[in-house]
Amino acid sequence: MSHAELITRFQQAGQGHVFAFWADLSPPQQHALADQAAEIDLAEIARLHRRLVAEATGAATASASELAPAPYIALPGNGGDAAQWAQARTAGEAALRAGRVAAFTVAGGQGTRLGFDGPKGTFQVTPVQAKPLFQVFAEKILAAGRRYGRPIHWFIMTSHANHDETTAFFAGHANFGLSNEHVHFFRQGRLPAVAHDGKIMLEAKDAMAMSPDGHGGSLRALHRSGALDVMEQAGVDILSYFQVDNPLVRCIDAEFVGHHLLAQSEMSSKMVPKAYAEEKVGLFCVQNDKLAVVEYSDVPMELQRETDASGALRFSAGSIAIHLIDREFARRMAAGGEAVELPFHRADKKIPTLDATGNPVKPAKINGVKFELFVFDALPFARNPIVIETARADDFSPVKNADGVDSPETCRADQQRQFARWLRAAGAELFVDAAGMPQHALEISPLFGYDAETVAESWRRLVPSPNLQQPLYLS
Ligand code: UD2
Repeated sequence: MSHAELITRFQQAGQGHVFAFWADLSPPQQHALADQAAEIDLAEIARLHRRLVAEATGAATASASELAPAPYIALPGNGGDAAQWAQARTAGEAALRAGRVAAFTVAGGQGTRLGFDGPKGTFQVTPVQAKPLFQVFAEKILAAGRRYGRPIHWFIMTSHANHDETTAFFAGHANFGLSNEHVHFFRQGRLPAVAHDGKIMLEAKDAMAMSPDGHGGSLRALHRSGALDVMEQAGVDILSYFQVDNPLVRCIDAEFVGHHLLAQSEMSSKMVPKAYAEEKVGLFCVQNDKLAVVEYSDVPMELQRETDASGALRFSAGSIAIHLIDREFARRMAAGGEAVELPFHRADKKIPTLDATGNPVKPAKINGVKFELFVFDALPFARNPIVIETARADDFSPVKNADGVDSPETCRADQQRQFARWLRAAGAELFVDAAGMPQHALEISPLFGYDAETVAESWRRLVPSPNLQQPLYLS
């Protein structure tokens, strides 16, 4: 399409202002803006603005009568069936030995809350070695591949904003030991932000204010990028999905895979019991007879505070954003169509933009809307989705804020408590305080061990035992 045709299309859609400064731009700048414009589905933007902004009726709080707590498979220690967990482990290990599972990290977010400038996966997170998040995952994946005798593929979703920096980071670190053949990057889609009147916002004279289309954009992007075909050729049919901000995650979890397979589920999730009623995590619910995650802000607070006869929260199943997704389910969701369409969500933001004369504006209050897809919205479309319980201390300690809850400090402490638990379970004479913290800084490389069992195996082989009365890194 020629530039003139593109400009006419935008004018006809009431978005001609995107080219307001066209005459001021150099030819390369004009090309850049035209390339961006060609990416945009103007009808989709108009539809999203109409549905989510113009005709929106306020907060989409679900009514108490349409929500019930979701059932989940409890841990053996919490009333679950130990035989079922053992069977799941056997099934999951067989799938891993057959090379059927790949790791999948969504790393396209902007990470603004942490205040870290760079792809979040490059953030240095471990307590002794200050390894970046990406290295922690890489070593867990490498170690699991060695354990099951099959190298594990790793798919990483980036955004336009961080793709080049992310791939350069991996190249600069030789993929942290993984072979090129097993590490795959692809970019997620993006959408322009709009003002409340539906006008696409400009970030500069030659650029719209574009933002990634949410982690739910991963299903489309897996398909569009050809990643699903790469998986198919490699014999992978299950994706182990996790977020870039959580170094505690079991990237590859045989028991989870086994439960997923035994239930013939197309998408499965992990839950942790909520720590307190107001905790800000999505909640697994049954809504209109389907399993769904409902964001905490959409569940009435009186429902979140409700307790059962034993005093436990009735709606306790918090989502920690860990899922298993069948390859062919992702393909079906990506194909879209009325029957399987993920809904967009609206996020009101302060978006740096330009005024009518082209001067930059740093807004003091909310001035626009971004649109995002959420991956958990695929659950209601999946065949037999299941939820399993996991121990928070073994799977979840995200780095989200610069300080306070879910910060680098809380995460480093949670990692050290986990390393200490593993070593003590292996028989090491390590002293910890009442909160489980070791006296000296402690870090265990996933290549030494990545769960109680693998750490115990390596620990038994260590002769002589290392001195535990000083900071320690086991690798
Ligand atoms: C998410 C969940 C929340 C809880 C929590 C656990 C939503 C809406 N909420 O909250 O219920 O499970 O995680 O930690 O999901 N990302 C992309 N592309 C995007 C946007 C995000 O790849 O366009 C990635 C991002 O890099 C990160 C993850 O998705 O790995 C989570 O993103 P977030 O920070 O927006 O999610 P959060 O913390 O609000």
